[in-house]
Amino acid sequence: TQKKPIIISTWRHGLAANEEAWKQLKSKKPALDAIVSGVGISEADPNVQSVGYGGLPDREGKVTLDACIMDHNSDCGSVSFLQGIKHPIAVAKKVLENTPHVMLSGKGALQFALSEGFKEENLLTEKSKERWKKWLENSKYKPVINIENHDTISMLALDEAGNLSGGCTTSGAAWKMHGRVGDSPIIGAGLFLDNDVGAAAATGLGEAVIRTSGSAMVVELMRQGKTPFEACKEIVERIYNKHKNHKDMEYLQVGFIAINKQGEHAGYSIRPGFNYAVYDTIEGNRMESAASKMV
Ligand code: SD4
Repeated sequence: TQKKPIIISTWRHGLAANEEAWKQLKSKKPALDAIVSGVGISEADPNVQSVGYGGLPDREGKVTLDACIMDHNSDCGSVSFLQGIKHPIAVAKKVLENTPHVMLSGKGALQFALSEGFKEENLLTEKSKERWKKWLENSKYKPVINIENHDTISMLALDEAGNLSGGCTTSGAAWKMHGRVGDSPIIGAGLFLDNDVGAAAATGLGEAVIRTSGSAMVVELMRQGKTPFEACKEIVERIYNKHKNHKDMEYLQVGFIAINKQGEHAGYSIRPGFNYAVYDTIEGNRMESAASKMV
């Protein structure tokens, strides 16, 4: 059985993203190009209201984006609080390639994107604007669990050479404060990989993932011999226990996906409803449901 290549992505919109990334990997494109094109499908889709173009705005009605990317050499690039650029993941890759840094934020990230030839555009669609206006009527901040089943997209790939890479891109929590940055652009929180071990990525309430260095911890447990399933489960349980008496508990959802060097993969979340897309040579592209701590 041939386990490589294999691509896994969070949520149902991961299917279309996998499809594109798979094509790229199969035509011998570099893994990071596959990641950028793959998650770029979700970024450009106005019906995915949690990523890129058409993403739900912050409480001021501004769409602000977070993304990061990481390769098998542990090189990484990230942008946070970026506005007006449809493909933050592509900007994150340019940060990796063309700067001495790992993270660029806000105005500086935009300035860099423009210098790299990206075009500034309005990312707030009428549909998202309507939902924001509805929200303004009460202006209550309450994260929504499993937002319409399409959420942050995180993608992990094991290529034919056996190298790991990953990317993560999001418009973050809807109705967040202006300037809020989540876990998704933070290496170690929203995404982490070690090419000797495995890769992990998160979706859900970013604050909880940052508090616990989520993805880095999942990878560390795999280093200690845990399977992807055991590693995701243990960190989800840790997050759950840490938040038992926390004000966020009422609506807390966090999910992880993970893959190891053998191509074994898993997903695990606090609440039911989380799923992820898997593409491999044996079974093709399909959804897998994740187990959960709560029932
Ligand atoms: C964030 N983790 O900004 C992102 C949002 C998300 O599933 O993943 N939702 O907190």
